[in-house]
Amino acid sequence: MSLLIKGGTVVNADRSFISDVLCDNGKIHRTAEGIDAPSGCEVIDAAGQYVMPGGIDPHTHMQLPFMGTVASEDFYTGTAAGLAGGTTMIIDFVIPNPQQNIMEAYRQWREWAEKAVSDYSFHVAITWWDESVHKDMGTLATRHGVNSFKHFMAYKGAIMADDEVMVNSFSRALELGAMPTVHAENGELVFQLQKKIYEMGITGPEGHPLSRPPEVEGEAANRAIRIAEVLGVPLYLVHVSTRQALESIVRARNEGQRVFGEVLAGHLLIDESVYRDPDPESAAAHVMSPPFRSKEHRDALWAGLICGNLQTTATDHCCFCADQKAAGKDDFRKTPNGTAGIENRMEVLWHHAVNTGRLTMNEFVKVTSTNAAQIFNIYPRKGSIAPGADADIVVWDPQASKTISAKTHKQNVDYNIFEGMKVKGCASHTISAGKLVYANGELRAERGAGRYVDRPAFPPLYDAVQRRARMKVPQAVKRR
Ligand code: DUC
Ligand code: ZN
Ligand code: ZN
Repeated sequence: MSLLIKGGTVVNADRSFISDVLCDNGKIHRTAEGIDAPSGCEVIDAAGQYVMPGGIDPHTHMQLPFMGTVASEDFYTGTAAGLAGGTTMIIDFVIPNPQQNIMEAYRQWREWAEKAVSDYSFHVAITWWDESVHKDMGTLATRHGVNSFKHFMAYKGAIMADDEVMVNSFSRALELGAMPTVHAENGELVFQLQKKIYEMGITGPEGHPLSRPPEVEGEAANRAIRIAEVLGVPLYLVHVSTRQALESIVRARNEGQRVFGEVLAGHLLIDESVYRDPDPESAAAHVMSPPFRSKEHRDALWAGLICGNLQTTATDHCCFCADQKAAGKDDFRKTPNGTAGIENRMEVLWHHAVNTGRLTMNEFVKVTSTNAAQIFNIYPRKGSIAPGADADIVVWDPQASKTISAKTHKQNVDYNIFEGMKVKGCASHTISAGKLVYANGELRAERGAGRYVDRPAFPPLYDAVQRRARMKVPQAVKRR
């Protein structure tokens, strides 16, 4: 089955060029000007449009069981909504309960994801530690294509990883050539601040950001970075939301440490005042962790993205409807944390980054797909328009405009944090594994068409890193 995208401008991370793109059997077969359509080939007219790698959202939580409920968006609806916005791959999270066998949790998530319409992969969270976890990390990295392990430094009493778990897991990741990742918030501080604020009589959503001030993230980010430094392992920080966390990343990078940062579209664009909305339902709808922040932090995040200290953009897509959010009506600590965004990430970024001159189109491609593909070792299969790559493509109409609304979005949630935002530049067509799955507002997604994507570990890099770590530890000891 072949498909020809005709007359567009290909935009890759490194360059743009006028070219047709011929896809065959799920792969990009050829890029050149003036390709004739083979017989029976479907043709998309991309004149005046950009042809870019489909977006990779490296941070989603489809149908996550969390805080006493389950996220409303499942792997079918969530990946379909992604296609409508030009995102053709997600990296979701397996999150075992403490003491739950890691492989059992992994198999459970694999089963849930079978209904996905686009390709997917999994980071696996390390929520506890013993010899079986050490062994299962090895099995996942060597036999199941998992090259990243996540650590929640928050959510005390639930999925929080303490320093002991992190040090053990980071060390194991180093042995395996895998990337540790962290949700950086000091879980003890959050726990105690939540209690204090609730006891002061602040019970509504306005208590949520008060219990998670920027320093709480800054402390955890810096701790994780320094742990990674001592062990000599690279580190990826998910949803960096504060100036403080970014400053720790920048300092470490300037010192030569391999540290990567992800920023959410919501953290770039939404102001903390949403938690003081007089409509408590709307305020609760924005409850996610880390919370939305003030302009000072948004400005710092934009600067980080522009200068390359933050490499990826994501959504933390984790949807809860109003009836689920109502669990926290009288106690903000019980509000399920999470907001949506997979359908809107690319268009809000294009509008606020490319249309404003903050990023070039090529940089847009970098931060929406290529960098994630490279950091998580699936490049150039993903994140590139080139012969041999997967035919995951978005055709982008820079002239199309729309107003984002929960009334019209395809996400399975009754609220949109970007409600009312007007954007110029949207996906007109999305191609997944060589098939046209979204065209001008209409989804043609096929349940179960998505494939699990193996992400191999990085042995050569890690050999070098390990050598450096071995040299470094004795030096550090000698200094003392
Ligand atoms: N933050 C959220 O808001 N939801 C899911 C998990 C997380 O860390
Ligand atoms: Zn998180
Ligand atoms: Zn998350």
